[in-house]
Amino acid sequence: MNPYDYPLSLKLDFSTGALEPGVHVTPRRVSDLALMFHDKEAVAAAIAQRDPVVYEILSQGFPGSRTDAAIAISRIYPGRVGDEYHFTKGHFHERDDQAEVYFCLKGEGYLLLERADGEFRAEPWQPGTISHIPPAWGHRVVNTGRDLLFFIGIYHLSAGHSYKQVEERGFAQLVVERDGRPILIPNPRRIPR
Ligand code: M6P
Ligand code: ZN
Repeated sequence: MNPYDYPLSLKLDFSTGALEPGVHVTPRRVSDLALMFHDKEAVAAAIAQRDPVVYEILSQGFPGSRTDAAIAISRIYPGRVGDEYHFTKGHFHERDDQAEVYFCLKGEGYLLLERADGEFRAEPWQPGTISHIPPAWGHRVVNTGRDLLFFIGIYHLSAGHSYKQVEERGFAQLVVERDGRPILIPNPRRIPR
């Protein structure tokens, strides 16, 4: 008997993003994102100080015998490294036939999406925004607000995570603070193909 072939309900706390029971929590600190933030001096300073948690992933896989649907809540704390707002690492799926749905539950920011051929989108996000991430689009969420941002991702475990392209090239645009406001600028470290 596979317990995930039977119904299972979880409880989400809408103010904190906590999800129970049985979720696996993965914290991601500035040091885990050292390749992603563009200002390497700011990265080194943050790590030397206290290496803060940028976001946490609260995941629950449902490895059924005939399917493998999964959900994860990602909680991104407000803040910046240098002028760049906190974000998730961002990834492509290993399988290029696997889509995902992201649902913003709290906070404000952007969902950045990019395809291997360079097509780029920045979807503005607020609570209630539901975004479909088609297969083969890399995806990253940026928290530009003063409060916690959290969202639910619904996907299949078999999709897999590939971070290589994001580590090597980043996304086409960065979300940075200028005069107290978020703006998008071209990624200065983007290596031309
Ligand atoms: C979502 C899902 C997860 C992912 C998480 C954090 O909840 O897409 O699969 O792990 O966001 O994103 P990343 O893996 O890019 O750090
Ligand atoms: Zn994904």
